[in-house]
Amino acid sequence: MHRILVTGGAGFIGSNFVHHLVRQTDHHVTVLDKMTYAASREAIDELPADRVELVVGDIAEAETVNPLVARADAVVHFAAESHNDNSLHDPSPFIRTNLIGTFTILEAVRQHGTRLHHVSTDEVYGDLDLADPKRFTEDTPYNPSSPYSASKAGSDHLVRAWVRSFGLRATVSNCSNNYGPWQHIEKFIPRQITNVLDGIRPRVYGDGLNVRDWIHADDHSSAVLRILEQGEIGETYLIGADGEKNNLEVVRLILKLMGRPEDAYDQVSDRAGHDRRYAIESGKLRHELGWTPQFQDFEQGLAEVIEWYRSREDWWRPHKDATEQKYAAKGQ
Ligand code: NAD
Ligand code: TDX
Repeated sequence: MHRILVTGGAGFIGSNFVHHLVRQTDHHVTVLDKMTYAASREAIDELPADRVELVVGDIAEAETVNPLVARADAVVHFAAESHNDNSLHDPSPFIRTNLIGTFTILEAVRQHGTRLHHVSTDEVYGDLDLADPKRFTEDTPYNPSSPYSASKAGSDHLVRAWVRSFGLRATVSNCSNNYGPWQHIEKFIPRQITNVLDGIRPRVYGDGLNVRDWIHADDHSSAVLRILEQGEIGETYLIGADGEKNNLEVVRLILKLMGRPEDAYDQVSDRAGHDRRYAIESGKLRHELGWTPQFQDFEQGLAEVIEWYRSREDWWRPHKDATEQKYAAKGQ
């Protein structure tokens, strides 16, 4: 049995990964999470106490990180400030957590010789034109657009430099847009589902033709575990499930699945620097590590997520007014 330290394990994807580890392995999991506005204790608190332990703390504080890394066999690093819109309003926590935090993890892992997997995003590659047939690959040059994606790009560069300069045993993954239960209602899909539940018309930025490459969080988790177990040290793997859809298509599908007219949405002011299209070519992960996504039917996955938000109003309701007030202040 191994001890795995999962940073950000009370967030949307990190908590999904902790469940995946408990189901698929016999590892003991220590979650290190600062419990920011984006975290939920409920997402992991029903897991068995002899398998999962939560340590509330900051990845940017070496005195917190070092002893936890010292007793871990591997670190899987999800913790981040993760919302582009927030990074446009105030980039500072993104710099602290995503850059200083990752640096702090790297130094601890270097000191203890611990295996690390760093979780990142396809946004580090910038965006593609709608008319461009290309997709991102592991060789696409970095070209981030927002403070969030620039901070994630910087964190990836730090990991790569620590691998090359210090021989760190690390892998990196860059995944496309996730959907699933427990995603904060500031994000596109849960914001629109909870808007419809509240009788508010969904809000689409700009012309709504921006494309995101959707993957279910369960598939992201299975890919990360596969890379942790079988990935080649020093390598980067792109994770995606061929789920390209533009925002209007997604909003229309949400409205249809929720029994509303498909044009019952509003177009609002665009996000500054809004990336046009993301698209992942995940052939390396599929061919070299034999990974395949389980959620192939976006409509069915989305229908399940809508039902989840319908049944978990107790979880999202306390955050709804404050989240919508932040958007309203920007006319979005
Ligand atoms: P999230 O915002 O839901 O969760 C982030 C978690 O990190 C929260 O629990 C938060 O409390 C914790 N955290 C934040 N700052 C911390 C700090 N200083 N110390 C300790 N914990 C801290 O984010 P998410 O959507 O689950 O994303 C998780 C990771 O996956 C991030 O690294 C993100 O860049 C990456 N990613 C996300 C997506 C997506 O679509 N959401 C896609 C690709 C990659
Ligand atoms: O109300 C909205 N209306 C809207 O049109 C919101 C919140 C978003 N959008 C658009 C912006 C994007 O084109 O929907 C798309 C998705 O937006 P987000 O959910 O904010 O995701 P995105 O900015 O694409 O980033 C996400 O995927 C990559 C995650 O938040 C990141 O953490 C991850 O790295």
